[in-house]
Amino acid sequence: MTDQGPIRQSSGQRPEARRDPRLNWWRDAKFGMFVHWGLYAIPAGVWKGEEIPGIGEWIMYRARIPVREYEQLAKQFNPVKFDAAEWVSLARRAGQKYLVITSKHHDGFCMFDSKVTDYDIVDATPFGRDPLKELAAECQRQGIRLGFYYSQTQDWHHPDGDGNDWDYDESKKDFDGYLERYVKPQVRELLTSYGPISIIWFDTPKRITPEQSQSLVDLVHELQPACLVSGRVGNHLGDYASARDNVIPAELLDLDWETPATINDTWGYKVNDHHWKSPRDLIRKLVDIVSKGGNYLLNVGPTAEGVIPAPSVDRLLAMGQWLEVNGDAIYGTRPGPVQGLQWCRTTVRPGKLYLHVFEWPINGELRIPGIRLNVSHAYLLSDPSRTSLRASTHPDAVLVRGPQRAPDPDDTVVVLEYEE
Ligand code: JFZ
Repeated sequence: MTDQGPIRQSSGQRPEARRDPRLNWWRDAKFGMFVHWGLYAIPAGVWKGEEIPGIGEWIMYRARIPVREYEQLAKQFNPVKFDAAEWVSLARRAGQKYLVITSKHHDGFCMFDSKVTDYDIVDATPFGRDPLKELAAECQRQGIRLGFYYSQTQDWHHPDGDGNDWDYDESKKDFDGYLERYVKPQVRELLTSYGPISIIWFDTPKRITPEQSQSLVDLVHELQPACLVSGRVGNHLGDYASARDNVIPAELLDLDWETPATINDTWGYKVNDHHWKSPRDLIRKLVDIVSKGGNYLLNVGPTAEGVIPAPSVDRLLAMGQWLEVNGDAIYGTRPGPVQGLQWCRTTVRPGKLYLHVFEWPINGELRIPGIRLNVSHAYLLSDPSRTSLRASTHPDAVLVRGPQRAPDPDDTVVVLEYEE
């Protein structure tokens, strides 16, 4: 896999993980909520009256904000509208099965009560609460798995972390010391104080060596053997691979992979980013990803008050409504046998093939090339009465006669039950 491919060279899945049953829940889950939340939600893309281009959580870097200045944001961080129950309930209603939230992003600010530093939400802000504790309790209560994003290499606040060359001299950094005495104790905190954690989502490996990546993987698995490690731990050592941000591979990949993606064009909240993808686009991206064997980790960027922006909420609820009807064709499925069609995607489970029709044919006559199936019952997944559609098997195709007009313009799912 090259750097131009869908998966970054530095991010990957250990070959032994491919058949590891520890990933079974994740393989069935398909859809998760990513949350990028931190001090960067205060400037929200604007610094000293100037619009800073790029993704919101990178503002400290893009505007070269000195540590002493950026730190001051903590004194203003008071997200009184934060409600863990509401966030988790949104994920649930959206049909998302897991939630991954930034515990520490590249800016170095810790969104949990860390004993290793005072640069954290409990010690440095007027808010004084630990949102990760509250989310952990709610996720338990509402049956959503919880993961923590943790920036292991880049830390623009720590003098020995990677990335900040405007406050610190890169050549004088003791990166290994930072890993041993800061990163590992924090990973230990995250895996010992918040109950069962399903994923540690490391990111941007950059300078981390294979030995250092391996030691992080070992630490996570020692503390919580079931916890998955994202591919971005570096050096091809993750439990599953991560696609490049917002990139969907052109074809099915024979590995466990996930596309992290945004609903607009930023991860961390930006007040002036209104470039929202449509519900149809998001539903089809989910289907496209699942049909190629991946998971969709879809991001929200809450405000400094702790509110998930309304356009994100609306879109997630629309996806949840579609999944409410069509979830059988997503959760627990595997990529279907027909790949590479423009108008249609396929997913399967034993005895059932799901056709996801994006472009409904004019006369309602669906022709699925390249498969031979003994179809015993064909029907629309949205049809509670499961009225049979006429289906016929031909040497080179299966034909299904559907209604004249697309029942669901976002994605109509046709179920083909077949004898194995
Ligand atoms: C990283 C972060 O720098 C970013 O702030 C955000 O957290 C995102 C989810 O991950 O950005 C990346 C990492 C990897 C690629 C692109 C952006 N990549 O492999 O193409």
